[in-house]
Amino acid sequence: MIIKKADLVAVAVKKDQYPKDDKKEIAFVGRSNVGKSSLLNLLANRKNLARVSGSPGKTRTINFYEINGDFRIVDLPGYGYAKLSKSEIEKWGEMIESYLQNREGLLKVVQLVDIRHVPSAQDVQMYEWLRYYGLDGIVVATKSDKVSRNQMAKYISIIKKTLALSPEDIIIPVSTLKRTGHDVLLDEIERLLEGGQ
Ligand SMILES: Nc1nc2c(ncn2[C@@H]2O[C@H](COP(=O)(O)OP(=O)(O)OP(=O)(O)O)[C@@H](O)[C@H]2O)c(=O)[nH]1
Ligand SMILES: [Mg+2]
Repeated sequence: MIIKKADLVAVAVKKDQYPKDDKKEIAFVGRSNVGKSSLLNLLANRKNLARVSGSPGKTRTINFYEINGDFRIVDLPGYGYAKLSKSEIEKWGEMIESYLQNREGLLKVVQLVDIRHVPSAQDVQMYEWLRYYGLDGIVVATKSDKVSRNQMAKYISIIKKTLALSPEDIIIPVSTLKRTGHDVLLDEIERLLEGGQ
């Protein structure tokens, strides 16, 4: 698949702000600063479609991007952002849960983890949660340019083990810097949209 058109069609903090049609959706989740917005820009081949920042906590809303007029990629606000107050963390939790729990068109949630780090307790919890709801199955290991080719397999296996991935789950190393791996993810998304599991 080639993304020819990508538009921000909704920015939401609550349900009545979500798009109302029944287009299918693929969401991106992961800790703040992991590279969700950068990945979206790479997939869409657009520099500034989603805002990217060196400081965590850039995306604070649920952002819906319509792709090729056909489906949506949903950029969720990142978790694990240390500077948030307790009430902001609670708000985040409610916002994410209300989206993930009852979104009819949601096909899959791609979980992003930084290739260099052992997934955090929150990453593990999130993946368990996705598994429970049947939304698991695709993990993207971001910033793959930060590890050498030789070390790649080692880092990938740590992620697999920590998130307790099953053999059918796929893990895709991606670098937005080197522009690699996104084509594999796009193929997966295409497969899902065509009705694959
Ligand atoms: N080296 C390298 N840096 C990356 C890569 N992807 C993202 N970054 C950098 O990581 C930082 C965070 O990227 P974002 O895309 O804003 O992360 P995010 O997950 O959307 O963060 P929040 O919106 O806070 O949840 C930015 O400085 C990016 O330039 C990558 O593949 N390689
Ligand atoms: Mg972001």
